[in-house]
Amino acid sequence: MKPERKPAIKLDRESILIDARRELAMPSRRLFGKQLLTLGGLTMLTGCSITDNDSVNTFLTAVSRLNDRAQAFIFDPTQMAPTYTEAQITRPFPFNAFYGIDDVPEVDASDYKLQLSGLITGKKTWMLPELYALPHAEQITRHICVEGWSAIGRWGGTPFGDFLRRVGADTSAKYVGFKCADDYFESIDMPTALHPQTLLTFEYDGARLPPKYGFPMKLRMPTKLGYKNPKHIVEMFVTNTYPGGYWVNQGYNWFGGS
Ligand SMILES: Nc1nc2c(c(=O)[nH]1)N[C@H]1C(S)=C(S)[C@@H](COP(=O)(O)O)O[C@H]1N2
Ligand SMILES: [Mo]
Repeated sequence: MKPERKPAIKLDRESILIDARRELAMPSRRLFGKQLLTLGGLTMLTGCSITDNDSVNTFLTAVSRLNDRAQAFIFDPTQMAPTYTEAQITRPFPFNAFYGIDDVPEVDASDYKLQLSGLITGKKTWMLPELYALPHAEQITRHICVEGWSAIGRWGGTPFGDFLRRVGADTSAKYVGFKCADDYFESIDMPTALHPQTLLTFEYDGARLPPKYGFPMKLRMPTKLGYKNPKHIVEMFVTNTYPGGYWVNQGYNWFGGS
């Protein structure tokens, strides 16, 4: 009797390796060195084996999470992102979203309430006037989008770490997650949430944040790529369960450092 032929699995190891290396940002190279150069090293680091197409996807996700851990390890909470002068502001500042500018959500200021949930003791909802009354900070920083553009903008708001402490967030938890009025969602690591340049912003260039830039509020993190900065935030939660994000769930790296 002839042995049944197994379906031939042909994996292009070179292109898998190219994809895996693309997942890894520079800091991880410093950490993992030569092991990143080979598939063998990477499968070892991730604890994955590559046998079929499904396992390739699992493997690439594991490489991306390895990258998250490397970036988190290297993230220096005292290192400041560059700031710029008024004259360097990009005018007009670009709009970007997963839809066109005509579909920007219209959030009604009068009945807006920010919801807080998860590992937060002060779960009151916040109305906009209360948020506007919080201590004020400004920044002129560069926003870098993975789509290949960057722009310098000026945002005003309140230091996010102080806000988290004020509402009784468990700052030893791993993640802060965000839900947005347009079905976008994101989550960030706690050290970045507490970084002094991370601002909960209500203003763009000295005026109320317009709808296109995220009214009523955008979380601005000059230490992270554009897609990590949620606009139109309606809910925040603190959790130890990995929440993912809109683009992250479609393959972008979660840590998303800039
Ligand atoms: N709610 C929401 N936030 C979002 C997005 C989005 O589509 N919806 N897009 C992200 C991406 S990819 C970028 S580059 C920036 C763009 O912000 P801007 O319109 O102020 O330039 O918003 C980020 N935050
Ligand atoms: Mo972006």
